[in-house]
Amino acid sequence: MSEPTYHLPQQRKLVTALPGPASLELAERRNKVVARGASSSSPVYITAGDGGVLVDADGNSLIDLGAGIAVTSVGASAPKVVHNVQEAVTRFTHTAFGASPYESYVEVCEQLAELAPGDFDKKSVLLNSGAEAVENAVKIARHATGRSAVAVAENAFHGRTNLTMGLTSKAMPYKAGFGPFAPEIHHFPSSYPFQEPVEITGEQAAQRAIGYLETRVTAERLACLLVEPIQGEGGFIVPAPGYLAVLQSWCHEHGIVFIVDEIQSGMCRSGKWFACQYEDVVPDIVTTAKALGGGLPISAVTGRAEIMDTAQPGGLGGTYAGNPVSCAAALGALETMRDLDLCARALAIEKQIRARLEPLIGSSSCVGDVRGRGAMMAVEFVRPGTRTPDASKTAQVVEDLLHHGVFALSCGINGNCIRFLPSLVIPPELLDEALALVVAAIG
Ligand code: PLZ
Repeated sequence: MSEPTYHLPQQRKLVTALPGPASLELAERRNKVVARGASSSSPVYITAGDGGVLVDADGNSLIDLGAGIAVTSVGASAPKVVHNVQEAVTRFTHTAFGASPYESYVEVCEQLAELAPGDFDKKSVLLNSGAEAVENAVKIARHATGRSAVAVAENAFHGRTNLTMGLTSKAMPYKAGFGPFAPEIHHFPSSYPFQEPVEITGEQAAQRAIGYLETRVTAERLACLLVEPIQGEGGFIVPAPGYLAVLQSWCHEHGIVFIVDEIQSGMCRSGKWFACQYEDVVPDIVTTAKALGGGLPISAVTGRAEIMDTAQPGGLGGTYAGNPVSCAAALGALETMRDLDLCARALAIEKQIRARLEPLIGSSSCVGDVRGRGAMMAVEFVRPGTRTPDASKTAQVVEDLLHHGVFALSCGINGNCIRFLPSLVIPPELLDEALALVVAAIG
């Protein structure tokens, strides 16, 4: 196993208050021309990123616990990604795979067929974004089954396009004012162990979901059932053990395509290539994006060959889908994941985070829960002594961290979780420094 190399010093170093004068000046320019809806959670403008750090326009070096929302797992300028992109871009930037094909697209699909769970023939289609992958997974499931209804879990996040907004639960900011949404979407009650009023098993949670769908939709009308193996934006919710397996076998029994969205959890993030492998479930279709491209936009729908091939030639694609520069980046990212054994690194990060944060859980503490898998960990903040979500405490900790040079993201259906999803190549000492500041900020 090789060790990561870095071109930026892996350090937290503040030379101004945050945001500094250069960031403030950029904010002023932005406010005149960038739409208000396209807001940023941090006011700090970035000029470079590598390993576990982001450098801002004022020369501050921040510890990055967000990895561009789980994208830069290999780092924001991983040597193999940079090399492959530079090499690809000097040959050709684009042809449109649907017009003139090229090898790198085929190679990404070969690797996905090899990596995705399931001992059967797999095929893929490449796209640009996570939302586009989810849309295409649903398209394919509908085509393969001739059915139209889609079942999706409560608290899910699947994207911001019209179909995927409809699949997403949280109204603010994702859906409010943007409807109407696509028909035939059914949100079933999912598994959220920490917020379950009475403790139930994964099997019971799955039976509750199945009962809901049988009553309101019926299995025969469902084209697919779509789940995140760990709900991401919803709050890094790990479902109770057994939940996914029961849903999968119900789908198989009724000819419903079982789609697992691994856009955030996949590609070593959870400590395995795919988070669903913890539960031994095998998706009929799996969606990937984010870390797959090492920072460049690319996504994929990978599934059983016979399901994927039901769509007619020309039925899937898009002008930029599977762009050659993004494919080259993906090949560099996949190679890096293998060479640096990023699954093992993700598990080491989990250990480090648990060791620091689990001791904060307590009956009189604002830390209600510490959960997740691998380098996909979150803290859920509550009013001490209750399970009532505390979004303002969450926002305050994120803000405090930023002022100390640590960039962290919140999440959660109630906005009361902080997620820790650093690059998998963050040096352990740097992560430890950040975690000490997290503990201090929680106070
Ligand atoms: N499915 C499971 O996590 C994207 C959203 C950030 P796109 N999550 C980050 C934001 O503010 O929009 C996501 C995901 C899962 C699908 C998506 C959508 O992926 O690449 O953002 O379209």
